[in-house]
Amino acid sequence: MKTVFSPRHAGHAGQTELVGGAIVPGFENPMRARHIRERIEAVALGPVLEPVAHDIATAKRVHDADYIDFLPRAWPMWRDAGHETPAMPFVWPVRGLRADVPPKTVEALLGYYSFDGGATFVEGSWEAIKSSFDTALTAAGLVEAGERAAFALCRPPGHHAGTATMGGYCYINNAAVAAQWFRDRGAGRVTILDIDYHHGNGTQEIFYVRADVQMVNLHGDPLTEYPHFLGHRDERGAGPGEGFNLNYPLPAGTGWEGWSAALDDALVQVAAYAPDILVVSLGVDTFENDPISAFRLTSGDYPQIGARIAGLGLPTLFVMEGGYAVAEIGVNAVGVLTGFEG
Ligand code: Q9C
Ligand code: ZN
Repeated sequence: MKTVFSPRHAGHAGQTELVGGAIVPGFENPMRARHIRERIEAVALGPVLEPVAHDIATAKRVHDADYIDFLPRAWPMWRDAGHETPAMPFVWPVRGLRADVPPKTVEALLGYYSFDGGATFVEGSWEAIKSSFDTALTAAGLVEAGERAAFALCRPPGHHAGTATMGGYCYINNAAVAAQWFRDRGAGRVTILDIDYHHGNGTQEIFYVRADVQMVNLHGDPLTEYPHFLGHRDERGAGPGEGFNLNYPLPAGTGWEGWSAALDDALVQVAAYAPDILVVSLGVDTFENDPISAFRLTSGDYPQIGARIAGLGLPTLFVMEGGYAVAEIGVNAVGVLTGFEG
């Protein structure tokens, strides 16, 4: 399997995040991609290609234009306002406040375009965000050109990014952009299967009223797990999209037995939809030792996940999302890919 990967992800480094009131080093850091890249080489998965630059207008097919235009401006505005820390949102237009009047300062704009404080900016962030977008589209192009599957080693991840909101380490929704790109290139139906530990709230929001993109999510139950405010079982799509959004919330502590049973059910639903293309939002924060998640999958489980997904027999684009057990992230993520190849 071919991988697309950009060294430009590495400038998105040194971010901080808020955990229980304390500022700590970001869990989403460059070591993640480095370990996956090394594992690809160690198992000789296949060639690793650099992405080709794509027009950012493609991102505006699934995101609001003003949101995408803000992303490259966030860091320069923050720096010019005199800050010396990473740019982090801290005030949001939630229930009872107005979200219809865009504010003018960078501090307010960061909140206007986010749902949490988990998407921060440093000097190299925009270049990394753009390279991650380019990576997804370049890998999509490989599948379009006839590859059975391709791996977009994206960093930063994307599935929490909604129409006009960043959050949860995500800025541009790489999987959603790729799915839309396949549709625009003539695919009739596309499925996004999201197996990251966290619900893909951004992807769900983007496609919620659409029948042409099926969204299937396996994740920690939002009653106790991040992102908390989307991902319940009763969210099944709306209008023409009704029935095309499927959520499998699972309790913290779920291991292979419970998780794989949900996957098998999800795969039956995907097969019934009969998409032309499958996009997998590949998070491996379902791993037992993940520092911010609570499922109990083991490294031996990941190749089986890949094998079961391969059983669909669909052209498949894997898009990297989360996974924070840095020492094992390569074994686990690449395990899915080698399992897929059989
Ligand atoms: N104790 C992705 O996996 N912090 N994003 C949650 C829970 C945010 C995860 C804190 C986690 C975001 C792409
Ligand atoms: Zn995650």
